[in-house]
Amino acid sequence: MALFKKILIANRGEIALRIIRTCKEMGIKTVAVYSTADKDSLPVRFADEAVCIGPALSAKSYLSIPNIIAAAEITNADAIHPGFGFLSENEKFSKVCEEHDIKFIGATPEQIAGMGDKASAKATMIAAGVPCIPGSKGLLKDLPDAIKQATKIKYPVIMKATAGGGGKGMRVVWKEEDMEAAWDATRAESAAAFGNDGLYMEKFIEEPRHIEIQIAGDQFGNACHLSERDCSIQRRHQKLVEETPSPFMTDRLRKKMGTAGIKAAKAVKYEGVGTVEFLVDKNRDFYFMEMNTRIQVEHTITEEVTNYDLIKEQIKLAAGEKITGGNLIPQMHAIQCRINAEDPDNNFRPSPGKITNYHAPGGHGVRIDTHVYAGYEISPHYDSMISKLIVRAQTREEAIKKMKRALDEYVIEGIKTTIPFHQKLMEDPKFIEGDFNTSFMETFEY
Ligand code: MV4
Repeated sequence: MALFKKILIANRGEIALRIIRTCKEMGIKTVAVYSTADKDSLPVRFADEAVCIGPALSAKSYLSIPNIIAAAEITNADAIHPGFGFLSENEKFSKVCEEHDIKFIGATPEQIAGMGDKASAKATMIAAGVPCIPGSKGLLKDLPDAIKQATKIKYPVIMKATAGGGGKGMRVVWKEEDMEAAWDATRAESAAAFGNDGLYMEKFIEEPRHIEIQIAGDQFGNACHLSERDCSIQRRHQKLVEETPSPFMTDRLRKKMGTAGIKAAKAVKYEGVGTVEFLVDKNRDFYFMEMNTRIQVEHTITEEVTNYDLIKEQIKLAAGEKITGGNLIPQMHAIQCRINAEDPDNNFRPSPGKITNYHAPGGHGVRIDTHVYAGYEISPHYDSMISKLIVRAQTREEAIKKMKRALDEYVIEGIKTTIPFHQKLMEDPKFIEGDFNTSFMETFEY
């Protein structure tokens, strides 16, 4: 198998550094691309080559397809790793890479389009036998159709934008009297946000858990799963803490969800690593929500409990390697806290600025993925996640204790961070019991 000679990393921050590290270990040359705001960043320093692709504004740098393709051409990169966010699930970018004979380490344009339209993604999964939330067949035609469908599904129902994602363009409807207003508002919102006012409807699942299955597929039609991640601790659709195994998981449920994840991967002939997101209700019934065709922020915890380097696996699968093992179950417990440059005392308001003092925790079972250091200036132009603190231990109880110890050691001065929030969370009786769902943050008193 011929691996790539040189990979361009079309991203920034900790994930760019994460990808460079694996490439180095694999003997693959790296090209960092950077905006002027990131000229002094660690990815630029540690990559073999670096190319400036524009100003701080993402739209003119990390989202500029022509600038990134030009950087790949002049450096002779044979593949592009998009990381997450930015162009990682951009149909056009995947297509342009194909046209330039550069391997896009991610999904094909067809797969991105197929998964990006939620109603058609759901139809694909129903046809493949993946459990989906009971709901309308395809898009709602008009208001009378919406009322008719809701009566059939039974209230409460949720209307979702077919072009939506990340919680935008969704509305719960509790009774028929509220349907007309909800229909108008959700359509208008979806048209404005996505340029597409197509809506579909589902039964509203109350207080679900968000549990996702890490999957991998190869070019020969094989697929496997690498167990689950529980991402139920979220705020406004931003994940704050992820862990594996899920405290809610049973061997039986993992088998069923793992099988469903593999079915989903095979249904779209998925190549590479991906994630199938499910909602799990209190009866442990689970339903397909969406499929992510990228490496995710929380891939680290799966690495910790399976001992696989998922970026390495992703690169090998993109280069045409076959899947051999698979269907791994966690051997340890891992937790990740996302450390954001945000002020938890002020509604998690972004807190950019200079890090004046920095000390990272260490010791047994502690991992930090970050690009920051003492003296680093956090730009207001980008995502507020500045570090991921990951621990692993034999049991969940020990992992929580280790996380508390590591949080106590973590010194980041000059800006506000979410460290105090995580310290509080690790002391919360409900969290410690594993008794939580996606509504947890609505009532958590920080
Ligand atoms: C739902 C739901 C309840 N019932 N669908 C939120 C993001 C988007 N991908 C789907 N979402 C939801 N869909 C039905 N039929 C509840 C949510 C939801 C949610 C899901 C996962 C994680 C956090 C969430 C927070 C609020 C709502």
